[in-house]
Amino acid sequence: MERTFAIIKPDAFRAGNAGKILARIYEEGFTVVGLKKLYLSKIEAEGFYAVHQGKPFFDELTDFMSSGPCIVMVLEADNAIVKWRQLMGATDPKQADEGTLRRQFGTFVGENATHGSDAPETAEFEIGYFFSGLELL
Ligand code: ABT
Ligand code: MG
Repeated sequence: MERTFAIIKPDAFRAGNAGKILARIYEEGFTVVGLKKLYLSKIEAEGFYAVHQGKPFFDELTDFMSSGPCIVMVLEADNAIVKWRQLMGATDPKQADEGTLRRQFGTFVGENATHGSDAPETAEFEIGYFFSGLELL
């Protein structure tokens, strides 16, 4: 079993799609190990996306991520990191395959409904950024 970190981003939360996304997460066989609603500050969003610091879209991205509440989650499954990224689809909702979450719920490349860790090291950092061990029992 593997764990990954996921977010239902502010665009999807605002649009009332959090319930549908969560239903899909269960249907696809993930176990929800941790879940909470947060309203990130700009500084918290910058810390989360620190790997993108200096990129042209960094300011917009962190404004968006702090523009409203989101839901942060730890998901568990066999091969959870790849499995969750496949369910989300491509970063740009226009490029995402039919049946993926970003195709169905994403707005555009900068507001794409969901986040998922891209590697085991990222998952470890991202889970630790938002959850204590006690919250994941
Ligand atoms: P995240 O799950 O948000 O990390 O997306 P993903 O890993 O699929 O894609 P990356 B490359 O990590 O993008 C991070 C966020 O930055 C946005 N973005 C990215 C842009 O707005 N313009 C760009 O040119 C690129 C490359 C998309 C992602 N988030 N949102 N929202
Ligand atoms: Mg990423």
